[in-house]
Amino acid sequence: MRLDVVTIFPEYLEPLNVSLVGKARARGQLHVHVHDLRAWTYDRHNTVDDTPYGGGPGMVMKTEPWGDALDSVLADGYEAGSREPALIVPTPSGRPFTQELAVHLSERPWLLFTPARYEGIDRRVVDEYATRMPVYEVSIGDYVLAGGEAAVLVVTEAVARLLPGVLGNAESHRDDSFAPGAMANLLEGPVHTKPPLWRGRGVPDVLLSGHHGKIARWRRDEALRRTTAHRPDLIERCDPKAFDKKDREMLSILGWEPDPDGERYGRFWRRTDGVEE
Ligand code: JEH
Repeated sequence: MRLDVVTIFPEYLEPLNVSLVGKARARGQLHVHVHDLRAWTYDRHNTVDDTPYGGGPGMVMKTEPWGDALDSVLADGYEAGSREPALIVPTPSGRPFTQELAVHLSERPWLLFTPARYEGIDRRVVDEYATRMPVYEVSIGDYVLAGGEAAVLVVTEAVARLLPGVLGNAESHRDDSFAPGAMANLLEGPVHTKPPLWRGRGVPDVLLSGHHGKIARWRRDEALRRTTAHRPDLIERCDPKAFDKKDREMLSILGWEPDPDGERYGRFWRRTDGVEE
């Protein structure tokens, strides 16, 4: 896979030299090219921004540097033999970046990222390249960043670990939470390793018991506990048929019951006023 990143802060992408992504590059599984947008400015001040039409706060990134940069990077990639680029545009108004999208992008041969600063890029740039290639405007979460570079690091790491041969067998992603089609889309419970006693804190006995059935059940209960506490939306989204008898027992202990039609789980169905229904 080939990755190109065009940015006014190439140093911000230094983490791509490290760890999983850095190793994938060293092994030749990933070819990363980071470009300084200011190389495609031709005025004394290397200007990349201007005031917004229609008024309002902040500055907007200009069309011409982006257009020249993207034309040049695309020409270079095609010359090097790459095919079918996809343009990834981080923006607070993008579609949510999910594991499903990471899987989809990991199947493409060439990703081109345009992390912006200021209030973003003049709309005409995205509209222009959308006539030539698939464009994915993505947001990595509901909070406001100062620019798109951190999102590029996030998307790149999520995609790179899915490439064939990038993860070792030990850290294989066959049962990733959030994987599309995963039967039980629950958060993971806690994990432990040696020593068995640390600062007076032991490891749950069941994990030392060697009883694989009981361990699996405990892990499932902890996953349900964690998911109801941190991501109730994941429980509400589940088909109740995905829960076995022991799951339903645990969910009941945690205050979750099927709705009156048995279609969905929720916390709000049970009366709390003591009146029997
Ligand atoms: C931020 C690319 C380029 C800041 C504010 C505004 C929000 C309220 N998950 C993510 N958060 N932020 C970004 C992102 C991703 N991916 C992101 C970026 C750029 C990505 C420039 N910025 C800074 C920036 C405008 N505000 C957006 N609104 C109501 C939710 C208020 C307006 C634009 C750009």
